[in-house]
Amino acid sequence: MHILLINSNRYRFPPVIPLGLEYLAGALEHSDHDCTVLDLCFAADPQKEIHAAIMKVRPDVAGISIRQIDTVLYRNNEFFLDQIKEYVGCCRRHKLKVVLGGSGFSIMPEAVLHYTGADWGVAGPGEQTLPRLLDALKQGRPIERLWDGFDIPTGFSFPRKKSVDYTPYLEKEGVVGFRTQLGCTENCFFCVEGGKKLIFHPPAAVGKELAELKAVGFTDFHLCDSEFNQKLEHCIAVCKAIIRQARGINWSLYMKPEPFSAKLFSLLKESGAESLTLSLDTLSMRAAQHKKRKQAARFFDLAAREDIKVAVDLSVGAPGEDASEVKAAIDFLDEQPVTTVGVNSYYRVYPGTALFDTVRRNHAYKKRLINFTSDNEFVHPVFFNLIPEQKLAEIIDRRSKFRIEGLEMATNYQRVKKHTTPEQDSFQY
Ligand code: B12
Ligand code: SF4
Repeated sequence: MHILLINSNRYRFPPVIPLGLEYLAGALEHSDHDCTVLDLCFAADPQKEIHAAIMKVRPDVAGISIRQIDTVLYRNNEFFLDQIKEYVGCCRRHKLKVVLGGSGFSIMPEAVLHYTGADWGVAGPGEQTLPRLLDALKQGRPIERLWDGFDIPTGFSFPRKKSVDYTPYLEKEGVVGFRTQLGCTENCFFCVEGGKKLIFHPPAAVGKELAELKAVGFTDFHLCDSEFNQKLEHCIAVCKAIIRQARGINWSLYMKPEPFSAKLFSLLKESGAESLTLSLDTLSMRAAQHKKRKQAARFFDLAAREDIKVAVDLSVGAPGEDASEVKAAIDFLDEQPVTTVGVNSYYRVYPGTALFDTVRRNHAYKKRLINFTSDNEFVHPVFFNLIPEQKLAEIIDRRSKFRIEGLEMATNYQRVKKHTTPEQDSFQY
């Protein structure tokens, strides 16, 4: 079977290379099927390009990658599913069946299938499952509507197949992504990425992938794991593989508050890690305030010793919290060697999270929901907010390290590189 794989992500702040499709293209090369990748990121007329690609390639089926449902920002939120529904319609007009996948799709697969009217979906990684779905299609077997992609063993790895032109991405401050593992074993109360089993790529395969990209001139990378420090042994083995096989690259990564060690930070530095984003929320910092803060301070200290820049994504205003706790967390971070802190007080509410259950159980919290209607399936973003933006601005009190998320279109790796202060930016609190 020949599948037309479509990158539907046209959000460009900054543009993101469709890494998932490159891994899928790599996996399909090792199957009885093949693919053509159509990148709509910079397309002037996406529907015209879909039409042209179908006419040229004559695929048996179309696959659309949905990287995100929306931007998760309360301010200036962009919702992507209407656009994607049109792409599904475009394929349909050519009598093509459509399979969906991607990180955004996997958050609410049933609801997204329903919303877009596509035929089938793969929730989670598609490397093993998409070829199986295509096998079934080829053999004319009945096909389930929703497939579970997580049914893959640790250690699986297919070499990625470079399938799109990186040049326009890099020109607009995009960076090349890479993955070392899937899943996250934490269960943060608001997050859709938690509670998923860990599936590790072999560190040597990660090193090889980066070495090959380095050999053709790519030197700046961003990690595409949920958080890097899931298991110290894996992190250390990956850093060593990068040092051995791809020394000289620069990379940025996401980390969670634990586990970490002095050795990890030293190896991160040696492997070229320039900056990291630490995800923090005031609720989990409260759990054992003194211990958690001491631990976070040690984390910041070790990163500073290695001259790895730290950005913090700080989520504040969990159910039950008050403004004094937010102020305490911000005052604490103000004293730490942290380059920039993005503060977010609007939680996107997703079914299946603890936040969703808490809000549903408690009438007082329902009043704190924004954009909620009784028939809303949470596909259109609903936000939970306890701390009004004005209050947050008062707490921040123009301290230049802090930014209110959503007022500026930039990611942490861009912020850390430029290291701008709010006064230098065009926006004002
Ligand atoms: C790394 C990352 C970033 C990095 C990307 C760096 C880079 N150069 O690649 C940066 C920091 C730039 C970033 C930015 C943003 N991100 Co981001 N990001 C992630 C993260 C952690 C990993 C995404 C990734 O690349 N994974 C690795 C690849 C290999 O996996 P994949 O794309 O999922 O593909 C696999 C499967 O999904 C499947 N698959 C994919 N496509 C298809 C298609 C078919 C047909 C099939 C069958 C299967 C399939 O198979 C693939 C191979 O295994 C995810 C969370 C997560 N754990 O997924 C959030 C996530 C996708 N990001 C998110 C958001 C909101 C954003 C921003 C909008 C934030 C903002 N407001 O600015 C921007 C958008 C930027 C843009 N232009 O699109 C949200 C989306 C939430 C939502 N409601 O949809 C997520 C889910 C995080 C979260 N929990 O909120 N992000
Ligand atoms: S916020 Fe980070 S650590 Fe927490 S569940 Fe999500 S990905 Fe895991």
